[in-house]
Amino acid sequence: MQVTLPDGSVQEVAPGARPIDIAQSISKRLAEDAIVARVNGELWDLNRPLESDAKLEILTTKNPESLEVYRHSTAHLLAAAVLELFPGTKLGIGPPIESGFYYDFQREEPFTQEDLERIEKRMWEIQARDLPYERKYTRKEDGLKLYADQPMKIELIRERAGDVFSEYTLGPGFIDFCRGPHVPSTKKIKAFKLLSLAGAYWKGSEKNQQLQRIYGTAFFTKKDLEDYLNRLEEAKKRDHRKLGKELELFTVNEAVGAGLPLWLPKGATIRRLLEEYILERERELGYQHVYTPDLAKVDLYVRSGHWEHYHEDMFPPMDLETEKMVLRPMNCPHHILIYESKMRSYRDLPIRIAELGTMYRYERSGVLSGLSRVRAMTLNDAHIFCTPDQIKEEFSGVMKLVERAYKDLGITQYSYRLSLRDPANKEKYVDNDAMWELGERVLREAMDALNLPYREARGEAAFYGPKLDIQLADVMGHEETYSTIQVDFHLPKQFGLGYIAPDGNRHPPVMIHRAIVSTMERMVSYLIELYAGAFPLWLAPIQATVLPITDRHVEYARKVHRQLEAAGLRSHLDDRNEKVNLKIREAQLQKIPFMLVVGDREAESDSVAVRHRKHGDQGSKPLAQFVAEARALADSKNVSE
Ligand code: TSB
Ligand code: ZN
Repeated sequence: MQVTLPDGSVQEVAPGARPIDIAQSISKRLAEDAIVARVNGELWDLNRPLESDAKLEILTTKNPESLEVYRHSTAHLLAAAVLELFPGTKLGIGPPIESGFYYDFQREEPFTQEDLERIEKRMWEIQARDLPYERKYTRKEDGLKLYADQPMKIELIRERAGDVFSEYTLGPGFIDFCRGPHVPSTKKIKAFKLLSLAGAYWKGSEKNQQLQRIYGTAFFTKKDLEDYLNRLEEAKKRDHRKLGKELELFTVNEAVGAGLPLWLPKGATIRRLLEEYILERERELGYQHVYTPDLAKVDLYVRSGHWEHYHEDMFPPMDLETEKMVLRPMNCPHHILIYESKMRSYRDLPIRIAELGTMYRYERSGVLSGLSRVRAMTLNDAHIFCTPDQIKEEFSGVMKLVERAYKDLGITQYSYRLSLRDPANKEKYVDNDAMWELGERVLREAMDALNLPYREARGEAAFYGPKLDIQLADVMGHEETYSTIQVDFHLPKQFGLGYIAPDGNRHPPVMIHRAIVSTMERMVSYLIELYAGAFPLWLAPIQATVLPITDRHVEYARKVHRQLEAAGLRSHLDDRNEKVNLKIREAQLQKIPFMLVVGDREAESDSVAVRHRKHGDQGSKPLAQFVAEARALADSKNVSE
C-alpha cells in the first residue's frame, strides 16, 4: 500500500498500517504532537488502519481541526465518568462547541456543583488509565439491541445509522454511537475543566424532554486552559447581566416575561443618550425620521414575504373580529408604505426614512440573554430608497457613519462579514437567483471600493437579500452582529414601488436596509461589557455625585447639585446621613466619574473637592471651573475619561 504525504513524498506501507505508526516512522516528535489524521480529505483516527492507498496528513495541536476532535474526545470522557458514577443515566449527545464541549444527560435527580467536582475527578482517573478510543462497527439490528437501555441513542441510530455503523469504546464500560474521530487514547487529553450546568431540550426542541447539560472546556496544555479560565473570570466580572443588576441598569421580571427587559432609570439614561446621539448624526446626514406602529395586519407580511420566510421568528397573530394582526418583526414594510404614500421622482432620491423602530421576534427561550438577545427591541433602523447608480455612494455614507459612531462610542475591535444565502437551503430565501447574484456583486464592489477586508458567511443572509454585517466580539471572543447594511431588490418589487426617472418612465428604486448602532438593547449590552460599567463621562448615567461632609453642608451641596444640573451635567446629591467615606466607597462601586466632596472650606470659597473614580484625589477647584471643565470633557466625547 502507498501513502502520499503532504510534501509529495510517497511511502510504501504494510496493508492495514495506522497513521500513528507512519507518524512514528517520520519522527517521534510528530507522533507525540499528533491528534488526528486526514486521509483523502477525511478526518481519521490515528489508530484506525488505512484501507487503501491514500493521501495522508498528520494533524497536530497546531491544526485548527484538532481542537474539536480533542474536545469531542473529552466529552466522551465526561460521559464515561458520568456512567461510572451514576449508572442508569441516559445519554444524549456530546459535541465540541466554540468554547469547549458539552454532553446532555437524562437523569431523575439534578446534578449538583459537588457532582461536577466528583465527575471531573473521575474523568482524571479514567484519563490516567490510558484507555484507547477504539472504533468498532456494528450492524444496525445488533446496535438497536446493544443500546436497548439508551432511548436517545436508539432514536439517533434509527434516524442516522446505515446498515453498519461506527461506534467508539472507551475501556470495557463505555460505548457511544459516534462518527468520530477521536484522539487515540485518554492519555492525550492533558487539560480540561467542567464549567457549568444548564437545562437543554433533547434535539433543541421545547416539545421534547428536558435534559441536563454539562459544559466543560479542554485545551492542549494546562497553560492554555489557565489563560482561558482567567479570561472567563474577567468576562464574568464584565458580564452585562451581572453589572446590569449591580449598577441598576435594567431588570428582567418573570411577570412580564423572558426576553422583555425593563430599563431602570440609569440604564434608560444610557439608552436615551445613545438614541439622541444617533438621531442627531442622522439628521445631519439627511435622514427623515418617522413614527410607525409596532403592529400591522398579517396580510402586510404575507405581501412582504416575511410570512413565508420569517414566520417562525414572529409572535403568533392576534385574532380580532375581522382581521388578524401581528407584532412586527421588522420595520421595513411600514417604511415602504411611507415611501409609497406619495409620488416620487428621481429628483427626490435618495430618500432616507429612519426610525428607532420597536420590533418583536420570537427568539427561543434558550438563546435569550440579558439585553444582548431579547424578544422586544428597538432598532436604529433606516431604509434608503435610491437609484441603482446611487447604491455605492449611499453604502459608503453608511460605512462612514458606522465608523464615526464607533469612534464616539469607543468601539475599536470589529470585523466585516459578507452574509450570503445558503445554496443548500434555498427555500429559506426569496427565489430569484439573478437578484441574489446582483446583490452580492454590489456589496462586494462597494467593499472593494472602500478597500475594506471581509470574510464570507453562507447561510447568514436576510431572506430578502445579502448583508454586510459588522461583527463585534465580547471578551471571550464570542461574536454577534451589530451594524448591518443590506441591499434589497426584492421588497421594492414585491410592493410595486417606483419613481419617475428622467426618461419619464416609472422604475423600481433599490432599497438599502441599514442599522448603525444595532438595537438599543444589544448596543447597551456591549457598552456595559466594553467599559465594565465604568462608562466614559459622556455616557455615564450619573456624571457627578455631590457628597456633603455633614448635615451642615447639605444646603451648599444642594446648590452645587443644582448648578451642575443647570449646566446639563447629570448630577446626584447624596444627602443621606452617612459618613462621607462610606458614600465615596459606594460611589466608587457605582463607577461614578466624579465625586464632589463639600465641607466648610468648599462652602466658604464656592468650590468643590474633586475626586475621580480612576485618578483619585484632584484637590479643590472653584465650582465654576469644575463645571466648565466637566462640560467640555463630556462634550468632547473622550472615551478614556
Ligand atoms: C436593518 N430589516 C433590517 C433593518 O432594516 C433588519 O431588521 N435586519 S436584521 O434582522 O439583521 O436586524 C438588525 C439588527 O438587529 C441585527 O444586526 C442585530 O444587531 C439586531 N438584533 C437582531 N435580533 C436581535 C435580538 N433578538 N436582540 C437584540 N438585537 C437583535
Ligand atoms: Zn429593513
